[in-house]
Amino acid sequence: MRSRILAPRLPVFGGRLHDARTATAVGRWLGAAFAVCFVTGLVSHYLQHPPPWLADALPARPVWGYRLTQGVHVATGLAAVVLLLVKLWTVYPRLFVWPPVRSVRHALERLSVAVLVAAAVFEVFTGLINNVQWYPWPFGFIQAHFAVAWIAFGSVLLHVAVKAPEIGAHWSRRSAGTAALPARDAADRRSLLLATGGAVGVVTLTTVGQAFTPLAATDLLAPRSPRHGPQGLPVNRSAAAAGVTLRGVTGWRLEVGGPRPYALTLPELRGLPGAAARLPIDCVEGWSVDAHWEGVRVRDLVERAGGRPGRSAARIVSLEARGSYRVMHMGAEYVADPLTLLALTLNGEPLSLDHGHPARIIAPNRPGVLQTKWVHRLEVL
Ligand SMILES: Nc1nc2c(c(=O)[nH]1)N[C@H]1C(S)=C(S)[C@@H](COP(=O)(O)O)O[C@H]1N2
Ligand SMILES: [Mo]
Repeated sequence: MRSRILAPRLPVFGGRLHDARTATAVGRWLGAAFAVCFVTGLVSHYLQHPPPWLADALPARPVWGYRLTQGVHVATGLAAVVLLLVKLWTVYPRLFVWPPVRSVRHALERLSVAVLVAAAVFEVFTGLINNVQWYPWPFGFIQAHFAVAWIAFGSVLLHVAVKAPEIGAHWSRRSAGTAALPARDAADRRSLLLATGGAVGVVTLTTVGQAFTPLAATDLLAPRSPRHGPQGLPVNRSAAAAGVTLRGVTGWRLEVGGPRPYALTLPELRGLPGAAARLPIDCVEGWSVDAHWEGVRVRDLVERAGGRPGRSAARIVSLEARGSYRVMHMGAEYVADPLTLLALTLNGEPLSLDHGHPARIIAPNRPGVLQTKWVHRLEVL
């Protein structure tokens, strides 16, 4: 009687689509997507922002390493958009439990779910709109996305621990016992799960081509087409946006600092023993494209300045007046790798201004943001 008087008129939910079996079935996939997204996100993060003790040990191989971790991170994050929406729809009736708090334990459990939902929505949403380079917030995307990832990770663990008995009981159609659940799911649940799987498939198929070139033809929804851009490669930050002009690079010389500093003009650089590499640009916003580069090995430039490949790291400075990627640190493994180039040509033509003319860095297993364009100085450390 008491609850009849106090309780507002709450919606009543019945049916299989909001029950624990559906929540578990969708939750399994969401949990798997989150786990893969979290691990690949960590790898991507530390490749871009290594702590000082790790910077010189980061491996320059495999060549496609960053492409894989970043591509999988973005793909699982996009799949999680669908899975999270379905999961929230499945469980939202629980918002209306009455009374809202039964005990301290119940209050804590609801609080932890609130944190989990908030963190998951934050991660998926900020990641999604970072793909289109839209930052409608006052905080730094990278720092916030990284920090909240740990909150999401912790609250997923807590959630799985608290729900373990229910998850176990509903893990498969049969696990709840033959009486409670038939061996075959009823049509409504089957349809929901099939539609969810289908939606994940469509989202993946229409976006993954941005990083996985064999599927470039079906890449209809990703913000970047890997096929569009000058010299067969997209441009993330144009020369105009960076404030670099052709006039500004007349008389350009590469300055190399170190025990034996020197400077080289573009013709002098072209006259040095050259090297070529087929390497991708793997943008942290999610697209990756292979290209053919020619130029001078960074290790040769470093050696000439008195550095020791394998021991020396480098600081690379762009002509760009400001911007987060003007100065870049390159760890010793990258400096020593014979595929790490100061590139002068792209796909057989001199670099265009947008791709970093007169010279840019291209290195294996490295985030796009660290492939510094319009290089002006190289300091041996
Ligand atoms: N100096 C400088 N270099 C830069 C950038 C920048 O903003 N400034 N952007 C980076 C980013 S985010 C990417 S993905 C690659 C893209 O190279 P591309 O435009 O030649 O494809 O360049 C990198 N090099
Ligand atoms: Mo990028």
